[in-house]
Amino acid sequence: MIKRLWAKLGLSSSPTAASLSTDNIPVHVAIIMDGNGRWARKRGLPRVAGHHSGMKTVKRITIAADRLGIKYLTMYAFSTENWKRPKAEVEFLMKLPQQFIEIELDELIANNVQVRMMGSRDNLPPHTLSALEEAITKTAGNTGLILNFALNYGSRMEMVNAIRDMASDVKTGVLSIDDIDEEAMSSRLLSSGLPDPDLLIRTSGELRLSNFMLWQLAYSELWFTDVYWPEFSEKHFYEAIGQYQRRARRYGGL
Ligand code: V07
Repeated sequence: MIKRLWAKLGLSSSPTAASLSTDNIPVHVAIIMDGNGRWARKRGLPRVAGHHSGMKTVKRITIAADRLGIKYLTMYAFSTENWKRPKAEVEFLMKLPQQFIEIELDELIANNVQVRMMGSRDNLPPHTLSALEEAITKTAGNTGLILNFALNYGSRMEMVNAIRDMASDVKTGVLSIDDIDEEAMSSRLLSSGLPDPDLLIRTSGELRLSNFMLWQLAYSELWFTDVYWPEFSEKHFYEAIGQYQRRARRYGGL
């Protein structure tokens, strides 16, 4: 009961991990890491400085999530729409997996984190692909939190491809039309093997899904904050989890 006292008193302004309940921890949290460019502009820095700073937030929040006992963390790093950005910015973004390995990976390995990737490998430059493969293979044996990067990911295309795959299986006779169901669809998505997210977090004030996990987020709790991703801290993360727990408890009471 003491654990919930801060909530009853409305003291949601500075939650800590200790103030969260140990039950009802979300299994899978997905995050749209928005506001890196805006954060940089506010400080008179180039947009890419925001992306670089955002990478450090990825590491910090991953470790915070692991400490809370979250099992899966999906981070939206690069959408299929992001190719439309200026060439120099795209080139910088494509170097971030490499930089991430150099700067952040050792600490994640020390924390038993396993890196995965969800997205299309087509069109990725070779140096980006090899960095991704390195992060994935170096952590493949880790048994802790699964850090799933959505990279070159778009949800509508993911669903179109799943439907094509089912149509092709029907044509070749390995799938009957009657067997097309939610499970047949889910198993053909790039997230197959992961549970659906329990909670979606989006930073930087936009109230949209932006083609992110449209199928998988059907029943998820959504939490938005105005905070820019480079400034998103453990404190904000605990606030989101606390809010999720209070909502989950209300449903339990009905
Ligand atoms: C990217 C930093 C975070 C803020 C949002 C956009 C910019 C980490 C990675 C990454 C991806 C795969 C991997 C290791 C690291 C990354 C891109 C952008 C393209 F195996 N951060 N981050 N990749 N940003």
